[in-house]
Amino acid sequence: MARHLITSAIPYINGIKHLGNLVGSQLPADLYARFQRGRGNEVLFLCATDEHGTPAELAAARANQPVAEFCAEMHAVQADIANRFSLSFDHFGRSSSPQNHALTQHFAGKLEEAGLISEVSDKQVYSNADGRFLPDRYIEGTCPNCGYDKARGDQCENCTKQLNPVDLIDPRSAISGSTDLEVRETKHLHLRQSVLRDDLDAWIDSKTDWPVLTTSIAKKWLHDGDGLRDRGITRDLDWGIPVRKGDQDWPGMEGKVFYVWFDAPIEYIACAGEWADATGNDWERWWRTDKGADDVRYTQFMGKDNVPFHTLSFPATILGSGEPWKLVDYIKSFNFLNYDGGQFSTSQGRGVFMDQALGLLPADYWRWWLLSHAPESSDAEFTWENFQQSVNKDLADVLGNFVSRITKFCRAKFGESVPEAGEYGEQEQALIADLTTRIRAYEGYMEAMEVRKSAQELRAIWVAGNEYLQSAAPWVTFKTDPDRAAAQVRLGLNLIRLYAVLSAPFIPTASADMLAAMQSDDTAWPDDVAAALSTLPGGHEFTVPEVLFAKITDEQREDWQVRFAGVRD
Ligand code: B3M
Ligand code: ZN
Repeated sequence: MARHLITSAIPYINGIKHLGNLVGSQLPADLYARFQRGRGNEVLFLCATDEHGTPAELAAARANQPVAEFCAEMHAVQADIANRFSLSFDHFGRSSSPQNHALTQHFAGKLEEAGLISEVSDKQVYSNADGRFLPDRYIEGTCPNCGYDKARGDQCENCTKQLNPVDLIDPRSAISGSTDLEVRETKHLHLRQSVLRDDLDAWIDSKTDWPVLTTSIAKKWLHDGDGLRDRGITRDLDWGIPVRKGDQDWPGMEGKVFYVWFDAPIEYIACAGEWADATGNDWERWWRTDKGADDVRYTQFMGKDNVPFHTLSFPATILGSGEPWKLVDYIKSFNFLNYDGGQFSTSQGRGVFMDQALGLLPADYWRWWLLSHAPESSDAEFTWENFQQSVNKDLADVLGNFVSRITKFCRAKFGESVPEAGEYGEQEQALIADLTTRIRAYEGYMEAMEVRKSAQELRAIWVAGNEYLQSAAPWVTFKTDPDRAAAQVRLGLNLIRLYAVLSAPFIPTASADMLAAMQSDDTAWPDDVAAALSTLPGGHEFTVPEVLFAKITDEQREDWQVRFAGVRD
């Protein structure tokens, strides 16, 4: 049995995520985790909320709440939505956990012992009106690159250029709007990533099987970007993990906290600790190569904007510590999903957000569309027409219709138990051979995390069943050869169970409904397709399920199109 550690990029606490965020990390990670569990492997699947930094402080201020209270509430909201989207995390942690505080301070101490931390006097913008420094998003102004007048201190949302607050033209405080600002000196810790550059370069070079999207971004930052400049890992903020080396004070760093991108990836490890503390499990066998984690395969999922932090910064923390922590084995990254001719935008409320989506339709509808259109080789686009078409054709016409036809026909002619008579013949053997080829291909794509190809293959597997049913036509054979029809129907009912097992990573709720209708809890992976199609024996009782997938009407589509054309209020 293989062991899989799987993490999704941890979403910021500052609001509910949109469908573009979901398809870039949590959802494909869930697909892979469910697949690996389905194949009988041991899986630890972790995610958390990313609770520090200026996004959290600013969102709490907007909500008029103390930041700790805001984070606790938003964590519960995000956990509930994740649960309703059937995201099967073994633990959904919090980067503000005591475990992450301790571990982040531990790593800083180890990096300092290794000579990888320098204390640097930085220039930072100070607001006299607010009586504080204005790091990252606390400052706004005009982008020196494109002239956009609402650029943030850390990045211009318009042209995506990474910025430094002191670069902004006509800067103002995002808290008070005050322009009474000055540049002051303040001391910060820098991680000397440049020292580790050759090690990181060699490590990335060894990852010949990684997606080009992942390695090309890493290489760009290593060679012509500024990603491997030494980088500040502390901030003048109140909310965050206090700067300490292990459990010792750090003289001169009083009142400062670690930068959110320093502690957020460490939460992947701390989250395993939270899980272990909550369940009595051992987390070190997942994370420490000296404690059994050397046979763990660790896969990370994320959008392309997060790749530099996972290919360079976090590995620099791990390698630099000199301790036997597990390094990631595979990074699956995604391009962006656009929304109906533009971008999804959290700050502008454009697009469909996870809570809104669940208010329209159950999770499986969204999961299927998002995964079958995952932005893998390029950016992808959500349109309501495409969503309607894909749901109606793939889920309602192909899968749903198959299930409904075979169960209803059986009930009408043989009653609500699997018919016993007849044998599988040539036509059934041909189907089994075809399905065997297809299922092996599906497994290959799923192992390789080729999300779109997996969806296409799964759909082809559903289509094969429909085509079989169409040409076997038990409603015709029944008139002349009822035993033959009985065997055909038996095969069809067994196919429903097989489809439930194969489809569970994509559409877990519908799969569970199909299994329940077949009154089976046999979820064994079909290594032998012929055997899998004889699982439900003659005489086994079943029920006709409710409609699995309802079609989206044109009226619904038009209504949603209008409702979501503007911004979220
Ligand atoms: N919270 C950015 C994001 O949600 C960031 C990811 C952290 S992964 C350690 O896209
Ligand atoms: Zn710009």
